Amino acid sequence: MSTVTAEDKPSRPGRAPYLRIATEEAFAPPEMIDIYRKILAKSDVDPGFKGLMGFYMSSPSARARHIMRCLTDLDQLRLQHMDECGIDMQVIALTAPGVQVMDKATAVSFSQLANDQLAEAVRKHPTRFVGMIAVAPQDPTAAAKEIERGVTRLGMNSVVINSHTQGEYLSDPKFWDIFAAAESHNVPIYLHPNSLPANMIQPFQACGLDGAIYGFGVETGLHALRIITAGVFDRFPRLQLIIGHMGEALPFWAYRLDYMHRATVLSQRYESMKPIKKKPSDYLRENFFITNSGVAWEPAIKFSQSILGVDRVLYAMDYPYQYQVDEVIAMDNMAMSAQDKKKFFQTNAQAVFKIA
Ligand code: 1DF
Ligand code: MN
Repeated sequence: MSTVTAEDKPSRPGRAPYLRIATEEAFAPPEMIDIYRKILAKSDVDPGFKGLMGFYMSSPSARARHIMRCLTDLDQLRLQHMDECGIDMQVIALTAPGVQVMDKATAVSFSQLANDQLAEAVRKHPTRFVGMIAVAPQDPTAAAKEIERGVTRLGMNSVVINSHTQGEYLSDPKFWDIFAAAESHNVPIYLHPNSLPANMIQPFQACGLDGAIYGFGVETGLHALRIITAGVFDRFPRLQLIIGHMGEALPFWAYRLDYMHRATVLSQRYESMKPIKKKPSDYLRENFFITNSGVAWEPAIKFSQSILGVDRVLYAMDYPYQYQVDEVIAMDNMAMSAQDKKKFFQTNAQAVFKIA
């Protein structure tokens, strides 16, 4: 009689006929944690920021301590965890909310420091790490300049913005220099979640649904829709956005969005909802990539592929917030053609992030 031992269980995913490139992975320089500590000590601290980073930075729970330890490492610990999960490469972004909770001057200067640190780690581990450019939307002109510096000097080919900036949305034309820079440098913007803004959080936080469980998706999906309905893609037709968490559920909404957008525009119900050139779902198909961060779920991935096309759906883990080896194995085992699975795990990411 044979007994099953721990050694018999697959402890890590084996080699696959594709590279596993995870595309929504996070880091935090220790210097940023110091700045966060000062912001959290203020009496008027934003409730969403306090509920999110205030929690992770002070909770004695195993989850919070694991996350804080992993976030600040861009070297051996991260590589060890990648090896244990079979992740060949991480596309890494400054963790939410990044610099977007800071005052304008601090945000601008810290985004540069964070980008320099990340670029240094990528230089050290060029086959394992890829970096996204963090920017401060508080100063759109400086953000556009930092995109240029990131692309031309740091060799980074994507931008991260953590949804709203102190309650303001990129649908406001005052931010559009950022879109102009991303479009002209041909780099996508990853619209990552942030904690809910102060004027939205109460009914979510009251029942614990404000965070990654639900509030993040509601608010980031709203942000993406505001960008679409404001006509951003009519003004910047080559601009590409990336959204995580299975497109923050927008593919599932596409039919209703198209129907109700048309009905609302035709009835001239809102001054703020003007006609745009295409249906909302057309922009989803032509101007968005989505990742499955946080959603290791075959039916949702396949549905999204059927709406956006197999070239626009990418793999992501969301390290260290969702560090699960079983999910990598589940994704490996999806019933999907070898060609489409390679697109999902590897070649779409190589194309979108210009990974050689
Ligand atoms: C959480 C989730 C935090 C995600 C994140 O950044 C984050 C979380 C502060 O679980 O609190 O990026 N996420 O993308 O799902
Ligand atoms: Mn994330």
